[in-house]
Amino acid sequence: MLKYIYKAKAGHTGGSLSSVDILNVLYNVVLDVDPNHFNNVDRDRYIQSKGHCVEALFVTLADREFFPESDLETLCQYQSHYIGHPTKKVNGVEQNTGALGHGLPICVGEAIAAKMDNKKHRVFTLLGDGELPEGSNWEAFLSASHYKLDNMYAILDNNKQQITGYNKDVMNTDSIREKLEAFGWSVKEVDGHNLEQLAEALNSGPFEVGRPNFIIAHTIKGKGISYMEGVLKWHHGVPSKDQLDLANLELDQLAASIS
Ligand SMILES: Cc1ncc(C[n+]2csc(CCOP(=O)(O)OP(=O)(O)O)c2C)c(N)n1
Ligand SMILES: [Mg+2]
Repeated sequence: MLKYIYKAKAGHTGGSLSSVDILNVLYNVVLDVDPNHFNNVDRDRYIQSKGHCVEALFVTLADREFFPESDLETLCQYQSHYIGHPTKKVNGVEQNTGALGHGLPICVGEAIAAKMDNKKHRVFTLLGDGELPEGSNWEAFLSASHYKLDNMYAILDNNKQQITGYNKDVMNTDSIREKLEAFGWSVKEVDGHNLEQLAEALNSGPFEVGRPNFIIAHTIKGKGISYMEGVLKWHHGVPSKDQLDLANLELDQLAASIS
């Protein structure tokens, strides 16, 4: 992922690194989606509400062979479909997103439609914690519980930061569990970098019959790269060549330690 951000000279690096483990689990052990028949009406739906972190989505889709990974060499180039936010022109992308606060409301519509059609597929979205202040989310939280959408899963990438600073300073999102429970959702909390915990939570729904499912994934922005972890400027920082080399070295060392 970092090599494509380096080449494109653009990208949302920190939030892509905080969410790529979640995407890895979703696309490898949770979602029922077929790269060769993506339009199957019975597919699970995944809509990335925090669309700015499209780099994590693109590398995950490439890994599942929705398209050749070499396509990502064109990231953010003129006339490439691989632009800085999700677009349906890319195989595997369910909805255009990027204006924060839209993914969850779309999921409510998808989940209602599935219920009305007696379909068994599930609907997933990934929210950023800095996205929560968008008012449209709170209409959607109310609607999802009103319509008893237990076929719907919202995952919160709870990395404590957004574009201009810490959430506690920009717009406090504390007590999110209590807020969501008061809105009628069933809530679980996991370590967002623990693949087993993520898989267990995402595959164990509905948590309560008749209630929409909310997973708070506690994450670290810039996860995995020592000089990026928790450092605000990496929200959309692009590594220099030396920084890219150091990041690759750290990732190689990490891979060696777990293989
Ligand atoms: C409606 C809207 N307002 C502002 C932005 C600009 N913007 C892009 S990312 C971002 C911060 C999002 O923070 P968070 O959801 O926590 O993302 P993460 O930390 O996971 O990168 C903002 C304000 C936007 N994309 N959409
Ligand atoms: Mg955040």
